[in-house]
Amino acid sequence: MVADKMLADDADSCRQQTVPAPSAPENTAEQFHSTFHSAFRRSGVFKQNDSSSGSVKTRLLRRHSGNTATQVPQNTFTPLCDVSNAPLLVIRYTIDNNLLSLDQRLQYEENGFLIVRNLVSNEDIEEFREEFVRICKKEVSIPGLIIMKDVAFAKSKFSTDEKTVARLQHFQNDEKLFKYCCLPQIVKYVECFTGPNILAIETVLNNKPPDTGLKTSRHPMHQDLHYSPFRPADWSVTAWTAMVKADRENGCLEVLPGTHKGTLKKHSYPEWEGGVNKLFHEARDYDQSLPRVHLIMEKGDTVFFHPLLIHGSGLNRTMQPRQAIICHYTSADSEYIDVKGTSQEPLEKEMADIAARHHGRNTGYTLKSTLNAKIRVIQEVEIAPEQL
Ligand SMILES: O=C(O)CCC(=O)C(=O)O
Repeated sequence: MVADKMLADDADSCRQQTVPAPSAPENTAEQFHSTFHSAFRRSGVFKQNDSSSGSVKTRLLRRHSGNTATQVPQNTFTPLCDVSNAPLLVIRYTIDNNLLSLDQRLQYEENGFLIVRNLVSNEDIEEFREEFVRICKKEVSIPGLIIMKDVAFAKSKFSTDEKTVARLQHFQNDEKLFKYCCLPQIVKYVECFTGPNILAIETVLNNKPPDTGLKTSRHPMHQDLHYSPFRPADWSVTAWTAMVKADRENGCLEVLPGTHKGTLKKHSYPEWEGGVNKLFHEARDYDQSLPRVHLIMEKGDTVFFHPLLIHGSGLNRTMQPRQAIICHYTSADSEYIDVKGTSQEPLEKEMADIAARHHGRNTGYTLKSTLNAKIRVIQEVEIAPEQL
């Protein structure tokens, strides 16, 4: 009975089975561990104590490889034992900048996400919360900020009470909230995925409100790349920090490990009886039997994940909002694509319609056209000519 209820409360309602959620994929990491060391031994480039030059070279290899995986090059280095049959490790999603441990890199490579515990202080989180409340109370007005109410309250006259707001989006002009995107301890992890030139491309504070019984507080399973024109996908990453403890009771994040290795799926609105929040699209045609991991996180814990990772979140069955602050980053070396003719075109059309309704006229909206207003540079690093 309890299991059935949990199932119905998950990010989607069509899943046939529930899967126990290991928080740390120990076995996978161990398996890769030995392969990784074999690869080190086969390579003169990736010496463990040579992380600075390794970092530059990895980056260059990655940048010049047309987004194909970065293969550890072979050379004449003599291995200590016979490794001729050992598989060659392919490092594709992480950059060696001397921060991530071997296990952390392998977790991200294999699963598409990495949790770092206790990364953001209580003090910072309380400042974000206070600013959120000020915004809800209309004590401050931030240019470009969108306040989205949960669909269950959309027509309610309690306009932006803290418990009716589902989401703040585009807080790039709110210095108090934007501080999150610039926190050095966040940015140094982001750099492991984007490289040193970093842009903040989208900012969100999710305030999953207590569910009214309509199950609208769920966030359907989706890929963040669906909302982004930046490519290659591997150079983008999302940082998601819990502002309160997030667990299955209040609708923590749910992820399908390994799905970052797939492609961008078509997305559309899920068919939920009680209604779906605006622009909460669901990925179509993914393998429903894939194991699902519920990310139980304490306040201040942060998860970094790949934009192709399929994820969502469940129902909030508590009486308090489940809050998280989020920034999507990409490399300044990324390119943006015209989404016309791609699976993202219907999304762009929907956003153009929303913009037209909001402004009372056609604004010529495209995913690209809003970039100038939303994007902020977080970090830019010159590579000295002698390092090239
Ligand atoms: O915070 C959540 O519940 C889900 C967040 C998410 O997936 C998103 O904003 O894209």
